[in-house]
Amino acid sequence: MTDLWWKQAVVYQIYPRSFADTDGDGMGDLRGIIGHLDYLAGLGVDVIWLSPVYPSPQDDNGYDISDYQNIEPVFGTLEIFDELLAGVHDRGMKLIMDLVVNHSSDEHPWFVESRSSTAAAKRDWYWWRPAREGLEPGTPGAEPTNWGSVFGGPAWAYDAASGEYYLHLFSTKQPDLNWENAEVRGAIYAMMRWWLDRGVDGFRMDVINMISKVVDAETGALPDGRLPAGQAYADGSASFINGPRLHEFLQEMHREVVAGRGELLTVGEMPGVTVDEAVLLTDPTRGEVDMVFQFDHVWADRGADPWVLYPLRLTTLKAIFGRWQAGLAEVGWNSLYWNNHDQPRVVSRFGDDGEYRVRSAMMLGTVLHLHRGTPYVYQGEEIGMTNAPFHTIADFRDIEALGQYQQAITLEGRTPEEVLSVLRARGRDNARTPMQWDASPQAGFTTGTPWLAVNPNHTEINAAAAVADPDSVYHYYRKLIELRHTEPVVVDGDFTMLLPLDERLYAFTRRLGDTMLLVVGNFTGETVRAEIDDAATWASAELVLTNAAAPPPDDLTLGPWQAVVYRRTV
Ligand code: TEU
Repeated sequence: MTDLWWKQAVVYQIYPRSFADTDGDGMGDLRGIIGHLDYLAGLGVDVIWLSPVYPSPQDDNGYDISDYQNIEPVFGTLEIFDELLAGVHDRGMKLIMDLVVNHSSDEHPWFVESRSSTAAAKRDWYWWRPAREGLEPGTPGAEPTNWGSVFGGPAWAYDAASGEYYLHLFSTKQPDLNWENAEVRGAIYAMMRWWLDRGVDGFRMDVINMISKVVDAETGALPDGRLPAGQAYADGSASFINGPRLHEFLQEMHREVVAGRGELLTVGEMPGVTVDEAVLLTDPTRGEVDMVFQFDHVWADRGADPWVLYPLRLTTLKAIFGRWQAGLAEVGWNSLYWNNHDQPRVVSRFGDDGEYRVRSAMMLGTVLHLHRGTPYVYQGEEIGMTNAPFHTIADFRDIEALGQYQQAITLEGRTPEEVLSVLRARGRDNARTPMQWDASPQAGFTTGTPWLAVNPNHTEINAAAAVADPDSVYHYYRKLIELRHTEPVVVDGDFTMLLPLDERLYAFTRRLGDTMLLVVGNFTGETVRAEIDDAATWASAELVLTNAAAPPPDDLTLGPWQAVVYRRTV
């Protein structure tokens, strides 16, 4: 059996703000999570990942942290956190924290001190730079580089009191920490050890491949980026994605924090990471991270123009997963996800959230979970939650949606309707509508007014109904998770993609020793026959799982959105 415990694990992500509210303020809280631990244990997941629960001004819903060693009062207290952790451990599960250390909040005492004067002891803990040479500080275009921030506007904020700018790759309230400074790194490692000493089981590391910036050793300058036509700001990512000291920093973190502590899990969120980088990052002998979140597959339906919806080509999606499966086959490990708090709901994005919602949600789950890697389930995915109906920009709460909308309309000449059509389909608030527990007016999420509107379809799509229905997405996910726990080929088997040029079917085999699995998913609403090479060898295979009436294994005619999994001995 497998050597590393997390290869057999399934992780469940909780976005605490939207999970369950017990005090009626419209925001989820830790007691709400405690109240649903039996539900999660029933699903069979091994690890819970908590999105940030630390004190925060909530500019980016907690990804702007003002105190790394405490709990946001809206969510609870450290005592309640300990109770939650004990409840998780009592049920045989583990809990990992979100680690957001590319940036802090501008209200963190570190930044408050850093901005207090150019001579402050912590001035160098953040990226302070003068205006572009020859330009008047604080005027448009005088920013130290031409980079745009992810949430719209420039990546630099002007601080009039000191006459300098600070770098913020995300919002102005999320100044980037300066990882070049060893004291910064030491403070972060000490904080991480404090959480591990408290009993947590690891970390999901936010945009951790952005911590090392390309900086001129002599002048300290950061380079300009490429300015795409029609866009207000440049893409600076070449200067901070997978930067020159990334591996060094992660190895140091591993040594100082993680090494020798037993069964932990570390996963680095890494937009723009390549397969080659991931091999190095997840090679256990190098001591960096256990796995990474890559973004290629969730960018598969993006194109050159950010405000155009490009349809998914299944061949593109398969080429991406195939590349990652092959690239990490010998060394390293994949993480597998469709959803998180930044992505639209997968059943709306790649499935059919109408007539075939249940079936397509099951098919998508099957295909993902039977890849080689550690699957992540995002709250509500296990009941097939869908995108939400957003009408106007006033319906959105996400700083990214609001900031990008503003920039596109005011600086880039876009029409509200073209921007809205993309935000409705892809906006992050789709994932953040409250968890749908039951059919009652606020879906059992809160007795108050939810911070973001509950999806009206909760009357039909909710956890109570799903748990009560043996044919629900919930019970199907439960079986998928159980299969990973009981069938070694799911964990350790090798992976071979079939039918790479087929735009309708996703097919692959897994093999470990003399056991083989065949997995086929129909990504369309039509009946499709799979022309598998040597189909006859599957004639007496055993059906492991399907979401519709099963065809004979050697004549695979799949119904709309059907998935089939067969097993045979070779
Ligand atoms: O997200 C990283 C990231 O790259 C996001 O910009 C994401 O790709 C984009 O928003 C998708 O539309 C992480 C967190 O997951 C996200 O919630 C935070 O806002 C961000 O970092 C800053 O901490």
